[in-house]
Amino acid sequence: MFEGLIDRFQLVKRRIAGYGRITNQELENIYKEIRLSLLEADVNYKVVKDFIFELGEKTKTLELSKSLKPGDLVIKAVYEELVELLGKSTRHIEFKKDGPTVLSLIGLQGVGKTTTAAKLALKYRGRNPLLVPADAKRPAAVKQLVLLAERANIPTIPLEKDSAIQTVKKAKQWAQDKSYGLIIIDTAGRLHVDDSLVQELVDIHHTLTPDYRLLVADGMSGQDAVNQARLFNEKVGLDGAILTKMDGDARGGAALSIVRVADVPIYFVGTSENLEGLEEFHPDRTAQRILGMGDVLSLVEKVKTIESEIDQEKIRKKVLKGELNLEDFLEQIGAVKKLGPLSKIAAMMPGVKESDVDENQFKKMEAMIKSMTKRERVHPDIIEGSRKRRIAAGSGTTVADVNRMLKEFSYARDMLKKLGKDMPTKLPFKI
Ligand SMILES: Nc1nc2c(ncn2[C@@H]2O[C@H](COP(=O)(O)OP(=O)(O)OP(=O)(O)O)[C@@H](O)[C@H]2O)c(=O)[nH]1
Ligand SMILES: [Mg+2]
Repeated sequence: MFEGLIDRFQLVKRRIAGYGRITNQELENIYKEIRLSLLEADVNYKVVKDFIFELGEKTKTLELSKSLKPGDLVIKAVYEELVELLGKSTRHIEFKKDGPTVLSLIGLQGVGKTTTAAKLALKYRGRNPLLVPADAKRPAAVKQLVLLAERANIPTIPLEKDSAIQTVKKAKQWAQDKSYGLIIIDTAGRLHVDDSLVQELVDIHHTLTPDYRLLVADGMSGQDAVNQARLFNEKVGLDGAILTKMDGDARGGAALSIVRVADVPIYFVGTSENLEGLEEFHPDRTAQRILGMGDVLSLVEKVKTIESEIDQEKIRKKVLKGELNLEDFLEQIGAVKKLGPLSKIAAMMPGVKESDVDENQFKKMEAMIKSMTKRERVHPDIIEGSRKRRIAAGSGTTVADVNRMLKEFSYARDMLKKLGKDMPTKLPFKI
């Protein structure tokens, strides 16, 4: 996600950092590069134009002082403008206290509505959700939702009289009898936003008024997603958007344009086919990521979810003291693996791309550590020649592999110690 943009912004940043002072001409050049980077990421041209204009206005008002590097100020201004463009602040679904909160998922064919419905139900499992298949056109559509729901152990309402409206009506009755805190309506997709689709949605919403009408749009489709959002907003009304398939090679154009052009905030992004692959959308973290500072905060939050499994405080202290050993490392690898593919997790770190990370490398590492004795893991310094040969033989690797792993481990330990001191940073700029 955003990889092209991240690369381009890295270059811009490096250039800016080189300036002791910035002349107007240089500033113009910077704007030109930012403009090109955004256009290449498929951001709407008008949005780009406004962005550069606002940036220009903002930098004009910047007060320079002896302690401030002009480059830092410009980057900070870019960061702030990006956050603004992405919708300023994180949106949360506000749940009603008296009765169920109703979400209606709207969107064209194949964008990911059904998958997202199940993902949302799983995410808010604690609210006692009910899934409502409102797609009577394709029998397979209901089956798909039921299958996904079964996997997540979430109740679905059966299709009523082969009619979306009747089913939604039934859901409304169910909601009165049973204590559902959340109702998610999975509507039918079409190839285009046509009159019959609009009418069906209007009727459904008339039957059971949604608290949130959420557009589901394919993040990979760039400006198409943005145009759909605008159309749906005009015809049906939208309260927010969910961009799916952001794990693919989405350049980011949809995320960076949709808020401005279609006037809808982004609530979530879909980041995998799996039901766990739904994340809240954070404009600030996304901007940090685009600017190449890594999604450190998201990572921290993800790690929090496994807090109970590993003694974080113990690890943190060890990290800070540079005392992390291979035993801890093994524990961490095990716990982190539960979060998803390691390449994905590592790609959230500053400067690391998903394609940089070799999953096999981690597996090899794990095999080597498992071939060590506990004492060796705790005191890697004692691992000399014969021990290395034994570990290599035990893990199906070579002594060179063991050497490399030990070197990388001590490097990682030192880096973590350094990083640990700097974290948590709210805004990673010095101003
Ligand atoms: N990689 C990835 N795939 C996704 C994501 N969300 C959905 N998909 C896939 O996209 C395809 C279409 O998803 P559906 O949920 O069936 O889409 P839909 O909007 O309900 O489709 P219709 O009901 O036919 O209109 C499926 O193969 C999903 O697995 C995502 O965030 N990432
Ligand atoms: Mg569907």
